[in-house]
Amino acid sequence: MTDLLEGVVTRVEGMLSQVLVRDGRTIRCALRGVVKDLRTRTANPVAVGDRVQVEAREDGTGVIGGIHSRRTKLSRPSAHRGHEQVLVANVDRLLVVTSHARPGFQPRLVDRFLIAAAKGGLEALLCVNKLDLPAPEGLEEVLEVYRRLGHRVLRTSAATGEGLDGFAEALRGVTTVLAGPSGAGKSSLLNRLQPGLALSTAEVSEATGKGRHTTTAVSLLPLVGGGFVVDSPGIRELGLWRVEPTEVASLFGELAVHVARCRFSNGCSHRQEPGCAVREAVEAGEVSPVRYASYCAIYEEAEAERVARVYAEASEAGTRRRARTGSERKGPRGRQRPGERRTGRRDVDEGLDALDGAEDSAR
Ligand SMILES: Nc1nc2c(ncn2[C@@H]2O[C@H](COP(=O)(O)OP(=O)(O)OP(=O)(O)O)[C@@H](O)[C@H]2O)c(=O)[nH]1
Ligand SMILES: [Mg+2]
Ligand SMILES: [Zn+2]
Repeated sequence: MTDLLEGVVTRVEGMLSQVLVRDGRTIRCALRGVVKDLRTRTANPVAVGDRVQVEAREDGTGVIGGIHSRRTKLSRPSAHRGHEQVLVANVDRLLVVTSHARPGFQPRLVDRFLIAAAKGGLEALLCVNKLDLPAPEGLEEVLEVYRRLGHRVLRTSAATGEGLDGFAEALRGVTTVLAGPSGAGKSSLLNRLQPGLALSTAEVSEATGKGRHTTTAVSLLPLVGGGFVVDSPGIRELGLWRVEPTEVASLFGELAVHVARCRFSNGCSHRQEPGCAVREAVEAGEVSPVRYASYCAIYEEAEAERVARVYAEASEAGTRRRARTGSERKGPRGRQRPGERRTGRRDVDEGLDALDGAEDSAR
């Protein structure tokens, strides 16, 4: 006999998930085949934060038989197959945790997180940790841009406890995911807030000033004062999932007024075009050069991703066509000249890997 229970996924390990159910038990669950099939186009059929239906077995294990639709999601492209990888589902807030130093503040990574949050329906806040260490030059200026765009900016030190009240208050009663570069102090902040969590932390590397990827899995943790928090492994580079090149400018809120004035309107990438109003605003010092550099990098990535996607779709269509006719066409492929390079599935995969910055949680 089995019971049907509602629960939330707190951790995913391969094809097994831990699910917290209403009565407070955590059940280790496998995934029913039909659920796997429903999500063949995603890298992970179940994500931390998913609301699921569990058939509990008498031996204490369970099977996930259904997944409720997601209210929000934080996604990126998977490392190898160009599928969507949902890092976490159904969280209200993303707290992008960075630090003054060791590792230093990384505005481009912050911008990528803000875009992923906007696309997935999460409210985004910033937390600059390691206040006890000297701040990098130009930090206040960039933080002011984020504040003007409506993002709350927390300043903390997990070492001294400074700013921890604001941190606690921002997390209370909601579900928040902490994400950012390795070593910024995500797990340390959570331990300071709730010592019972006892999350692993580790010194950043002496040689590189970078973190050691101490947290290796995404996990959803209940907070004593109400709400949930998600600790996540440090990310070196966040690839963006399905951001169109023409959409990028609208994701940089402070560019809107200049985009509206740009006489090239929709046809402009706002990068090289002479006479572009956005470029003029950058040259006049009205737009932060740091943010503009981010814009250009993300635009280029979105363009490369779009090209890779078009090739991948064409290559898939070709495979289907060949399967239908039942024969591998000789012809152009056979006649390929020396030194000539064709773009195929493999090139597309390699392109996506490069965008993804390899496997982030790998040591
Ligand atoms: N000086 C200083 N060090 C800190 C602060 N917060 C954390 N650290 C140190 O930074 C190192 C990395 O902290 P972690 O909490 O492991 O960082 P993380 O962001 O969880 O890293 P990953 O799990 O690898 O993503 C540890 O040695 C912490 O003691 C801080 O406010 N000031
Ligand atoms: Mg950690
Ligand atoms: Zn323009």
